[in-house]
Amino acid sequence: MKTVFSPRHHGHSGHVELNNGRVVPAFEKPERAEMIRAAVEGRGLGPILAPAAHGLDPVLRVHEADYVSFLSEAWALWTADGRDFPALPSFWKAPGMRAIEPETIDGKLGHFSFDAGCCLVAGSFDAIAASVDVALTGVDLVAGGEPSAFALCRPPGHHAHAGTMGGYCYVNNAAVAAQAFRDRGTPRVAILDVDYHHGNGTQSIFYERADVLVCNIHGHPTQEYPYFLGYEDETGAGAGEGFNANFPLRWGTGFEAWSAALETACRRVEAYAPDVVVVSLGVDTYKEDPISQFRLDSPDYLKIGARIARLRKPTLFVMEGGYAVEAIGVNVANTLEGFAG
Ligand code: SP5
Ligand code: ZN
Repeated sequence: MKTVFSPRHHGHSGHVELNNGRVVPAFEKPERAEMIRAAVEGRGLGPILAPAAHGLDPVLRVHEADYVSFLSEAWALWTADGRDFPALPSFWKAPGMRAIEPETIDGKLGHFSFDAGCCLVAGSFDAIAASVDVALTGVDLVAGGEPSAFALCRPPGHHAHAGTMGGYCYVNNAAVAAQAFRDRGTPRVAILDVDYHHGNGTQSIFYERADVLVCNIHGHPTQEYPYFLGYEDETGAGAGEGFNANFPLRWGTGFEAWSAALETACRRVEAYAPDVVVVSLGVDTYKEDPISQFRLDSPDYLKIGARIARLRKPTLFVMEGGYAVEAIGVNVANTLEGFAG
């Protein structure tokens, strides 16, 4: 399997997040992507390619134009006020407040985010643009006839809504990839999100559409981030009714219960008969993950890859979360190796 990777992810570094009520170095750090790249290389899983530039048009098929403009100019506006440290939102609108984009950067940061998990530094936008180019180059490979490809995206994407960043995610790489497949004439796309956290952004983007099935296995929203989406009764709306499926699982879930949910999700995908599958691949389901509460072990990822392979569909893996840096490479490589068989 070919992997697509860009070193431009390094631009997004030295950033912080709000965790446990404190501003701390972000768990979503550059070492993550480097550990994965090294494992893909070390295990001989196939060539590693640089992404091709696709411009912002494919991003604008999924994201709102004012939001993309904000992402591109946020650092310049923040530093124009004399600040040379990372930009982190800390004000948000509650229901009942006005959704008008403020003129000042502090207001814009809140307007276009839903948590304090999305920091912006000097090189963030370049890394964000490279990350979505990685996903789109993966689409090129699979649409061009490769049976599968791995888009080693960083920063991740599945928490990002059409006009909102959150949870380390700015541009929803998997959603942009799914839309790119549609725009190249692929009739039916399924997104299978196995990251520990619910892919609220991906769900929201395709919620009223029947041409993209979204299946999510994740920590239960009564216990886990993102808390306000990801319940089982969210099944889609309008034309999309029946084309969203959530499999929330309680803290402490091990591989037996997790893989039963994967089996059910895979059967949903099979029943949909997609032309292509996009896997939002997070390995924060791992037992040692520092911010997560499932108990999967490294060998389990071989079985996950093997089950996804049994869907027998062209498959694009898009990297999402996973914060146990020492094990992230092994867990991702195991998934890809299990898929390859
Ligand atoms: C892409 C992705 O995996 N994003 C995850 C964002 C999670 N952000 C909030 C995590 C809250 C975890 N609180 C755990 C406290 C640990 N002591
Ligand atoms: Zn996650």
